[in-house]
Amino acid sequence: MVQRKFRIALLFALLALAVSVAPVFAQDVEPIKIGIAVAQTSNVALLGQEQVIGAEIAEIYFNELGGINGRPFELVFQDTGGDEAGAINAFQVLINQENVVGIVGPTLSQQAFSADPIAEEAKVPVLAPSNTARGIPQIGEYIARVSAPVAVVAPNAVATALELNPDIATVAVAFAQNDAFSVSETGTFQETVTALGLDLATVQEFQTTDTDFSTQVTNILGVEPELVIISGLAADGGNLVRQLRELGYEGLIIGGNGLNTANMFTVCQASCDGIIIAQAYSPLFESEINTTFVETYQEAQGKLPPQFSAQAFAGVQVFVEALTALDNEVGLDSLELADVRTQLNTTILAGSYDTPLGVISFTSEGEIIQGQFYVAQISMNEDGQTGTFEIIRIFENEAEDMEATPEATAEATPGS
Ligand code: 1QQ
Repeated sequence: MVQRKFRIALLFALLALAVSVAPVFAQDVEPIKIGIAVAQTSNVALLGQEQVIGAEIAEIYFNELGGINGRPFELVFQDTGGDEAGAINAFQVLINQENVVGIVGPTLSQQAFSADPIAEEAKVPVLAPSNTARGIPQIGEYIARVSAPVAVVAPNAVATALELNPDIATVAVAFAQNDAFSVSETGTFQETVTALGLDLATVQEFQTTDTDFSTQVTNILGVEPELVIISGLAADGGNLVRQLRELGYEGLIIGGNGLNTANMFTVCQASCDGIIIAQAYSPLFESEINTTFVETYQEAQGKLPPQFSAQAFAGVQVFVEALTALDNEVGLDSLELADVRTQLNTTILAGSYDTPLGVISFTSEGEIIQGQFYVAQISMNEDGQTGTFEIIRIFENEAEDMEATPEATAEATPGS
């Protein structure tokens, strides 16, 4: 909490420089509350911390621009921890005690399958900032996501690996079998590998709580693969990568979305070098809002923003812009909280939003429609502790309905 307040103070200082005319909100106006339910503790905080930063930047930025037609909004942060119980509790507090109009969260699909039904039941709109498993928008009418599904994003990593090494023939896959996202993602990876006519020589299972991967690594090395594909979270995934390299694996490695964070660098260290990761965000994407986001993030954090920060920013932005549209249409002051929540949900799904991820909108089911995807490769510095995600490929997505046509990525056209 202390750290968060410190970061807020820092960001305020930076944004005061960036935005010359800050609005003065009337003293007696109650801010509109938006809930942020992400992992601030546990191993999952390796991913959740990046979401907190992205949301905080959005809070300051959009309030500086005048909030919701001159009324400020406030983000109410509720730590979910890394499990289902924590996410359920955070959702309950935000919905019943904090009276938020909607929630950005939780961090994991594994948590969303338990917590989202609570919001659905209470008719509170949820924007999933990082829930990429199959079936998330289908949890209910009030559940939409700003995080593109792995079914669409992940195959791009395999296509890129084959470009880097056209001789790949034998593939080993490993996944965390106690995590819904990892199960969903490995399904996509395995289908992609098989559809490409490659030999899926072994499928290894592990738990997100595992730290010793010697059995899996021995089995992987036994099939002599040219490509290993890992679907897990940051700590376990990072350890598996390191142990693979330590025991002599020299081929390409694809990490899934759970390894999509620089917070993994201290786990796999120099062994992180070269990992291929499909992404739904690029700091290089050219638009006014992304340039502002990148510059603000860079000033505060000293590096380029990662996908999880950009998606959390986009989640807050969608709420703010939809609330503004609803206010223009009917006037928020004239509505009870329950009506704000239900009408906000309809407004969210009807809109289109120019975010750092690009212009996004939603299907009637709440699935994100997004135009561009990327593949990055990790480049570690000499110190073995710091590094960067270098964007090496861009994919244009031409699918209208991403959940209905996951095969669209197989047809995606190379952009660079
Ligand atoms: C999910 C994910 C996670 C890896 C995001 C943090 O994509 O749980 O769906």
